[in-house]
Amino acid sequence: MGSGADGADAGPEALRIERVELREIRLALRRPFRISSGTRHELRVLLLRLEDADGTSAWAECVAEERPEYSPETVDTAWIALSEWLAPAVVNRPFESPSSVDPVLADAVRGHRMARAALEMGAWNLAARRAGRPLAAVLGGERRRVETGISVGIQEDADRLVERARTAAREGYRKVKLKIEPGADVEYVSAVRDALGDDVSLAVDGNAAYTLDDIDRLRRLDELDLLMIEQPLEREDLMRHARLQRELDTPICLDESVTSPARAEDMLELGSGRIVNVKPGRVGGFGPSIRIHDLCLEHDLPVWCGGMLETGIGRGYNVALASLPNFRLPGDLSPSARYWERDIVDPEWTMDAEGRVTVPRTAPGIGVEVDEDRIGELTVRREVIP
Ligand code: OSB
Ligand code: MG
Repeated sequence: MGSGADGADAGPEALRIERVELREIRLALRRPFRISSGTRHELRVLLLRLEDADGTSAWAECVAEERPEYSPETVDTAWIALSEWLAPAVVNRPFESPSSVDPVLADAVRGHRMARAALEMGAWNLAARRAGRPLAAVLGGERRRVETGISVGIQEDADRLVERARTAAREGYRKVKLKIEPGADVEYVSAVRDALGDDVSLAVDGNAAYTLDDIDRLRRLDELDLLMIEQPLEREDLMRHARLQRELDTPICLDESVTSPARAEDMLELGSGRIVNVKPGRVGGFGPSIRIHDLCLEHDLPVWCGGMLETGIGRGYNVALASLPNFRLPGDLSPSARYWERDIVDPEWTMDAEGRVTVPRTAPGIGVEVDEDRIGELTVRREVIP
C-alpha cells in the first residue's frame, strides 16, 4: 500500500484525480421493467467524469436508482455523498494504484457503497486509460468473451412471460432469469418450463419478496429444475437463507444480502447459499468485488455478474469484471438494444448468436467511446468537484 505522496507517482498504475464532474441524465427504457419491489420506466442515471492533471479522463456510472427500492441508496443520496464527502476525499490525492482508492472511500463514509463504487471503478478505468490498457486486463480478467443472460421482468400473465422467455431463448441468451413474486411464480415459471423444455437454463429472482412462511411455494419452485433461486428472502438476512438452503436442492444465489466481502464470508460459513451475484455497485466497487470473487473461488462457489439496468458505460465495467475466471455463470449483461432505443456509447454493446459478449481487449479502458455530445443533450444536472 502507498506510504505517502513521494513514492505515489512512481508506478505504472499511479494516479491522481484532479477533478470529478457529476452529471445526471434521463434515459427511457424501451419497455418498463417490473420486479417485486417496483417498476422502472425512465431512468435517472448518475454519471461521473474523472480527470487527471494530464487531461486523461474516464467516464463512470453510479447504479443507484431513483427510489430506495433495491437498496437504501438513491441517485440523490449518491450525489450528496459524492459531492460532499467522497470526491473531496480523493481529489488531488496521489494513489499508488487504483486498489488503494477503496480503503480511502470506505474510511470517509459508512455505507453509500454505490456512490463509492462509481468513483472507485472510475479510478480503475482512469488508471487503465493512463496506461493505455484495457480495463479487463488491468483487473486480471482473461476471458475473451463472457456469456450473457437476460433478466425478464414480471409480466401481466403467464402467457406473456412464456412469450418473452421464448424470444430470449431464441435470441441466444445462455440463462433466462425470471423475476418472481408471491402469486406470479409457481404457475408462471412452470408454464415457461413446460413451453421451453429442459434445454433452457432457467433461474428466478425474488428480490426479497418471500419469507419462510412461503416455504410451500418455494418447495414447488424447487421442483422446476432451476439453475438457482436468487434472493428469495429479506435483504439483510443470512440466517433464514441458511435454513431455507437446507430445505432446498436448488442452489440459492444471494444478491441484496451480500453487501461486502465480510458478508460473503458469513454467507459461506452459514451456508446461506451456493452462488453469489456480484454487482460491483452493491459492494463498493472492483476492490471488494475481486475479494468476493477470490473468496468464492477458494470455496468453489461460482459467481456471476449481476446488472442494474446500466447504460453502455456501466456495462463496460461489468463486462470487464465478468472476464475474471470465477465468473462461471452467465451474467445479466444484455446488449444495449435490449434496454435503450439508443445507448450513450459507440459502438453499442451487442451479443452474438451464442449469447456471448466480446470483452474489449485492445482499446484502453472500457473499450467503447462515450458519446459526450449525447450526454450533453441528456444532462439535467451537473456539478464539478472541486
Ligand atoms: O435483482 O438483479 C436484480 C435491476 C434492478 C434492481 C435489481 C435487479 C435488477 C436486474 C437487472 O435484474 C438485470 C439487468 O441489468 O439486465
Ligand atoms: Mg437480483
